Amino acid sequence: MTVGTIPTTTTVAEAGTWRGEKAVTAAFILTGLGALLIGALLGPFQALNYGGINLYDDVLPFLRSYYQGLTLHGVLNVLVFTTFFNAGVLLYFPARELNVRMNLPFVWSSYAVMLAGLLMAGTAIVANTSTVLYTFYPPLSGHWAFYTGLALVVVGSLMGAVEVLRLRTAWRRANPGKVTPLVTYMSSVTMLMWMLATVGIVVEVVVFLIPWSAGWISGVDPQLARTLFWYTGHPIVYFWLLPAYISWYAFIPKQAGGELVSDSLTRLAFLMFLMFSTPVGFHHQFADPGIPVAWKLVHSLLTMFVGIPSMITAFTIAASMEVGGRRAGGTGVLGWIRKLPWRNPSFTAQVLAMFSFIFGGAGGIINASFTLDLLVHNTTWIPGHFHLTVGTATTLTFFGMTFWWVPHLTKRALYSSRLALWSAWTWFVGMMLFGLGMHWQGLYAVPRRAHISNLPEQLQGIYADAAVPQFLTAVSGIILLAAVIMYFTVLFGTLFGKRLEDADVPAIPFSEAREIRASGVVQMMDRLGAWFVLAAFLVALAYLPTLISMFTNQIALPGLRLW
Ligand code: HAS
Ligand code: CU
Repeated sequence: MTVGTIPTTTTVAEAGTWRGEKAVTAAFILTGLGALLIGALLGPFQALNYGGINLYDDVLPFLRSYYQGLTLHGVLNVLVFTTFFNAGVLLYFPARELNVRMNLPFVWSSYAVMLAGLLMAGTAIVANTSTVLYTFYPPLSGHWAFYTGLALVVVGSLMGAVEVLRLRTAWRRANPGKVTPLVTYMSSVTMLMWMLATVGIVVEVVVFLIPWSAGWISGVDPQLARTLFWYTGHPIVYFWLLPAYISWYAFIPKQAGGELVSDSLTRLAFLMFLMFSTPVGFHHQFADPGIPVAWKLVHSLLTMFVGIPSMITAFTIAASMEVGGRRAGGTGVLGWIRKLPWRNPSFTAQVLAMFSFIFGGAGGIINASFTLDLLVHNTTWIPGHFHLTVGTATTLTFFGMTFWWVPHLTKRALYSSRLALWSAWTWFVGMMLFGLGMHWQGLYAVPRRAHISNLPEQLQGIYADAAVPQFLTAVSGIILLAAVIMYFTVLFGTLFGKRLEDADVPAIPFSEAREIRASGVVQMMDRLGAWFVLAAFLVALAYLPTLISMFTNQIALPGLRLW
């Protein structure tokens, strides 16, 4: 039964009424993409390093070390780009779906807080006071401005969470008894998950790292700090992924000419992310001392649970696209795939992103498997994994979204559909090759975060076994450089390009959904407050025994500056 979801927008509404919302959303996503541009341009140097080629001293003399470059690369790409872009996704689409206006002064203040944070943290890294990588593990120590800046980015994003929940509440007041529309449901759940998830990093930074770097306390316990970091550090990966999932669920079925095959399964998947994203952080700490093995096993098991909503997603999205392919005349088991709109760069970028996630996800399950992780932990396998997940599943989806969304927000025509398509394919091929090279090198125990292109004489040749994957990794860096140039040519070409008439501005491609409207189960899933409490309870159960013991047995260490 098709009963339709959301689409309340019309082209007429595009004419100007949402101007304020569009401006703040454009500010969020373009700031994010600006950070990505700098971060991504450093990427090829990292890839070439793993191909045995050291260009740091010659091409990047303003950087003091490989590690300063890697810190910039990691912080700008995964902490700044994602958080800014997400703020745009998670605020704009619910507001438009519900037809509820944003509290613009509040949203602009959240942008200002995040921007101030970005400038503080960015300056600290560029000044080489905070070469601590994006995980900033103590006892490596950075400048207080670095930690304070990152804290501000988080605070600004939590202000966005408050606004999303306010939009939902305002709509519910006006529509008593109705179930939250789907896009708002997904955004609200993502923000609730983020509110629960940020507790760890807020405590780490505010209680320990800022006072420590400012000299008010003399030491920090590295084990406790790492545990608080990963309390947030795992769910943060779903904070990067879920806005991409929103596009896959809400827009891709429409872009494929199909419809979302299940509204309630979509809600279930998001609810599972709320429940299981956080109590799993020990899977980053299987090799850490100080955490009882039994608790590591519990987190390993819960990680398998959090894989399930992604499997649900794989089947739901594939089926939703199949509806489109068959409507377009595709037949047979796979024939419908050929009928999908492969010439639409927005669609193709996102399906390539999904494809990469099959491999990224499979690697994740290996990492989560406790004993298997010991084989790959701290090797290049791990950056291989996360360039397929956040570097492709998320980033390439965001690229795909911008191909219609930037024209929608700025009333400018997409610069070149062909170049956009090329940029998507090139990014995909580059990242798949990078992923292959890095996973493969990891199996030869090549360490991650190592300046291996600059080894001292007595260590030369110790990674000779990995020559083939090293070569692949180096090649991927060049391909990715080409992709970055193409993508940003399209972006800037669009921003400064041809103006669109109101009637030609692309509308938001909200999909139709099949659903059993407001069944008891869907009503129950809509009680987000209760689910949040349950999720918090599960987190307390999974974390408190270990955290209490760590808090009461702290061994505080002074800071170190290595680079
Ligand atoms: Fe991960 C390490 C486990 C997902 C990011 N991960 C990392 C790090 C990052 C990261 C950044 O258990 C490194 C942190 C550091 O610096 O140390 N990860 C998992 C698991 C999943 C997972 C179980 N990771 C992600 C996502 C990320 C991300 C998503 C970013 C966005 N990860 C780990 C573990 C570690 C780790 C350990 C620590 C390792 C160590 O030793 O340090 C799961 O969520 C994955 C589930 C995914 C799937 C795939 C579903 C496929 C879909 C696509 C379908 C395709 C379609 C296309 C429909 C089961 C949805 C069809 C096309 C047609 C044309 C028909
Ligand atoms: Cu994780």
